[in-house]
Amino acid sequence: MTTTNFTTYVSEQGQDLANLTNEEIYLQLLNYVKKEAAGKTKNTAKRKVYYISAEFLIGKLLSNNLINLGIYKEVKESLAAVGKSIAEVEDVELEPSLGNGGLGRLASCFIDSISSLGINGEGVGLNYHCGLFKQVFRNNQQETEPNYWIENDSWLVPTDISYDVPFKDFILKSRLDRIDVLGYKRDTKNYLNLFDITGIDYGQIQGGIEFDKTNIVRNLTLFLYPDDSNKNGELLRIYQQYFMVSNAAQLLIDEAIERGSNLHDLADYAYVQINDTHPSMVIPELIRLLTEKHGIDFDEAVSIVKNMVGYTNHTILAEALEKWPLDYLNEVVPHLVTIIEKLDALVRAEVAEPAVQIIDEYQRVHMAHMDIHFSTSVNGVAALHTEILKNSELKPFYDLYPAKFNNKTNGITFRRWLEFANQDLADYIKELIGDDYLTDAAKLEKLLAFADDKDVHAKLAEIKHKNKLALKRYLKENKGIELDENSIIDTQIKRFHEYKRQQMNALYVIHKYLEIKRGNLPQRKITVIFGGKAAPAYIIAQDIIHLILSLSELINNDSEVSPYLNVHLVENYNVTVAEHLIPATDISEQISLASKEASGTGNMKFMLNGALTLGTMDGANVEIAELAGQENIYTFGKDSDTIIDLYATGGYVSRDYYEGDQAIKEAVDFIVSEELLARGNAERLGRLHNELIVKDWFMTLIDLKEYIAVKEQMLADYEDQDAWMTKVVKNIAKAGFFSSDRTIEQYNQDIWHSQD
Ligand code: 26Q
Repeated sequence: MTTTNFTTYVSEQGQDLANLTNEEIYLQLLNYVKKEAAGKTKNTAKRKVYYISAEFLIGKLLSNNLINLGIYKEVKESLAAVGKSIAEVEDVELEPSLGNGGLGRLASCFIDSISSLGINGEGVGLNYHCGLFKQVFRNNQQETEPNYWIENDSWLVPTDISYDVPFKDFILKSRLDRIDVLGYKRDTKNYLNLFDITGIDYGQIQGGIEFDKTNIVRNLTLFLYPDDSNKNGELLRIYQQYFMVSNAAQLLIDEAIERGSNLHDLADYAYVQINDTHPSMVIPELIRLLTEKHGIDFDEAVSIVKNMVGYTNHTILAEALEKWPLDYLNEVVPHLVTIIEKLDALVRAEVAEPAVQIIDEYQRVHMAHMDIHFSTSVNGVAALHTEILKNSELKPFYDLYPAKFNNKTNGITFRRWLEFANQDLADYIKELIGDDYLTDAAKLEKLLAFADDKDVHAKLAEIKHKNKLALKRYLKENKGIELDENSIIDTQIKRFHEYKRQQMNALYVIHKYLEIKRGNLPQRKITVIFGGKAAPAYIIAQDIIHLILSLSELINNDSEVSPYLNVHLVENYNVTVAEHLIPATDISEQISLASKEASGTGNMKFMLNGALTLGTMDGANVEIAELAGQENIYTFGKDSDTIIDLYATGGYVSRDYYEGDQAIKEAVDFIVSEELLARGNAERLGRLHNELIVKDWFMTLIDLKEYIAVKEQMLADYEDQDAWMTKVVKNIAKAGFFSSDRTIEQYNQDIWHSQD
């Protein structure tokens, strides 16, 4: 697959591997991989897919690229032969955190799969100079620092491609950097296109992650910033979005012309997948370019564009659906407003129903509505989520366009999340069933033959233990955490959000702490691990972080309790941290309020890595339960119909749960106990305590009792290791469905139709 091997390459550079530092080896590998990638040809199918996304949470790239080149083992061994460790070389790379969470990570798994399947498709996004903020804990609270990742030598490959992007008051010139996206053991490649401005000025950073959000020509790509709530932040977001899609549209049109399109047939040459509404302005921008620059008349431009766009919805939280005030758009891109108004008029001429209009009575532009009217496909990201879109959230649209709606259950790339992250498990699976599961994940089902095999159980337990030891080393060296490798590891890693209910897990921890204090000791020590960041403007999420950090300090330092229970919140959770935590975990916490988590993808990573799910019937958990079998996962809580109904009727009153159950009241009140107030901040803890009793919008207390009971059952079941491992094997065997290769094959078959 490769032209020269790495050791030869190093000696050709006049270097001796044995004498190089880890930093030098990293640079050699970087350049070697880039050289190999440069030798690959591009995929060529006539219709090219443009996966436009404001986020690509790519994670570190070195090892993933080595795996996809098929030389990871070889390189690892040649380093070991001269006393070097590949893990230490991997440490040198800075992680590009160009995404907030699930949506950005999904986009990264997707471009890996697109390349691995040889599809002609590329990612298009922005080259943020600072990724998602770096999280540091001080006084048991989250603080934020800039997160630089671009160094002199990086994976970015500069190009001389540049476009003019017109805004109301100025024109911004773009530049394009690319990252090669190598498919798994293929001779072809695609690109991740990351557009940037030329005038980025780091001097704009005013301390922490503060910067002057009005200085667009210096700042546009300075930060990926999390959800924001002030006007300047929102305007910057619009500048970023338009800059991204105008570049994408110009690139797409140029490339189509170069490949022979006369633009009337543009839809035969290109398809745009819109990752949530962040890139929605690509629709009016393509229409603008086709009409104003290329002389196609408006009606034809509309019909061309609506045949080459698909929209993926990732959320049903109303507050996350983008609705931009027309005034804001007029301040930034007045030339698009004209087109959006024409599209709105086209819709009004066809349908009277107010719920489906693009511009509402408050003069706000509903980006999702524009997408749905002017596209060929609307998809949700898990079966349950798509049903909720069809039957409630987007029902008026489903009634209009039933054929556009379809489901594409999310997936993950097994190359990163098994082959790389859990090398011992991957090797063992190969020993048992061969390695064809890496390109055909359904082959994992061959593992079912070993579900009751005690030798297999023992080996899986040994691998899990080894992974716990590796995690222990990682957490000690990098995060100042002492992990007990002999404890059962229970992990909840994801963005902090009330609907994801980290606070419910924290209430379990309190309950367990109080039980231990009363002398009810668990059979085995439990380590509860959290990881995640909270949007800086999201006060309650910060309060939940504060509660967990304060609990962690209390519990880990209490000599009566810490032999039985530990709690850790890992600082600065990111892809790299996930790669260490997931293979070492026994219990996967997927406890969102039913109907709120569109899919989840962490749930799939844990399943594949031999953890058992403790979850609600939400998002893709429903499909995990169906595939693995209800008896092989642990579910609890009210179902989505019940919850949707409770929202409709206002039927949930948290105080009734609080007052109606002594154990719930005791756990909730402990948030403002003397013990915690001695370590925490009274304002934060008081606010959270009050919130849970008087509002609790995401219904923490409704499922708490059942959650505690099912978790206890799970801990008891863990003691029968053979029965536990039978479930583990069945979960891994059924995880094949969650390969992003399967997801992408479905996108291509049902939506993109890109074929050689
Ligand atoms: C919107 C407006 C202004 C600023 C920021 C945003 C913004 C940014 C990021 C809105 C949403 C996001 C991210 C959403 C996200 O990650 N959603 C997750 O997508 C996953 C992949 O489909 C699903 O598995 C998760 O269930 C879903 O929560």
